[in-house]
Amino acid sequence: MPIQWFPGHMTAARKKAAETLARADVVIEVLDARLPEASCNPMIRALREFRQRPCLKVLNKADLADPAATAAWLEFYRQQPNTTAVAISCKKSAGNAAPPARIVSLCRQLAPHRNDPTKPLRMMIMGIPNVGKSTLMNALLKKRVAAVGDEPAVTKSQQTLDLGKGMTLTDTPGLMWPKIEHDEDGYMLAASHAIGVNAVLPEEVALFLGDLLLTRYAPLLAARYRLDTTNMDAVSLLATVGERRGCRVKGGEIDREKAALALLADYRSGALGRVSLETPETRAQMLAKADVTADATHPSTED
Ligand SMILES: Nc1nc2c(ncn2[C@@H]2O[C@H](COP(=O)(O)OP(=O)(O)OP(=O)(O)O)[C@@H](O)[C@H]2O)c(=O)[nH]1
Ligand SMILES: [Mg+2]
Repeated sequence: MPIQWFPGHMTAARKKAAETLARADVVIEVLDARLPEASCNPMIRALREFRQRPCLKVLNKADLADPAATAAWLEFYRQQPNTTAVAISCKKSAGNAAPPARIVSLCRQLAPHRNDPTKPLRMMIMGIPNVGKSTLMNALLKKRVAAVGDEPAVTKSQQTLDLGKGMTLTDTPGLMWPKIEHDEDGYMLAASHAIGVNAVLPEEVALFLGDLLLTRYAPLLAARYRLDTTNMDAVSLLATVGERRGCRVKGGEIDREKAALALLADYRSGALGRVSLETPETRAQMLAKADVTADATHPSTED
């Protein structure tokens, strides 16, 4: 079942974001380093392009992502116009991740016309829910000014604070968009906890994740759950995870929902290891497949 999630408060949050963007110089777009394009909100891109604001793509949670995939994504974004990209971790240092403090100097480079005491830089943090926007705000201000929490839609209203020398930083509520075009994106977002629990069936999401992990990260699964992944599919993986974790209903059957939640929790916390759900290459393959399907559904009428 395709996943869609656009709760009511986000319509008002979008309107407010458009107003603030009119007075901002640079957008700091926080993405989840494990799924950068799936976590890239097309509505934010449209708002930003309408105002022609430069963008710093911040691939946050790099401590949880596959470093090789993150390096490929940085290269991908740095080729986009009016854009630069950096990988960071607000939680712990992680190989190729930059410290959050580098963000301000990168924003300055994107808006050199605001390097003036009379025209100080105004930065606006945007992104989908639960990617670490408020955590980044706290890290940059070096104090706890915004509430954070491991669930989507913690921040409900904007907050603008002074960063010194007249520079300002605005934290905004996480924004989703009305229709997620590709089902895979919905699953990646749900697996990474960007989508409210009411819009998601954990078992379906865990089957998607299990399938992806078996294809790309089988050794991590083997090490975490002490299992042999040869000939294993996502259904049998979930059953084995349930067995290893003692997830059973009365009567001794495996509790599939609990097993699904256990796998999702291990991915989300990094207990499985550093996993990326997409790379520029897998993304291109997914889009090409979607194009072929669309062509088959709506064949061209031209000869
Ligand atoms: N592992 C890891 N976790 C992080 C990182 N940054 C933030 N988090 C965690 O991600 C969760 C969400 O962080 P928030 O800062 O509340 O996310 P947000 O984008 O402000 O979310 P909304 O306000 O709901 O839109 C929290 O549990 C943070 O501790 C990071 O770099 N690495
Ligand atoms: Mg927040």
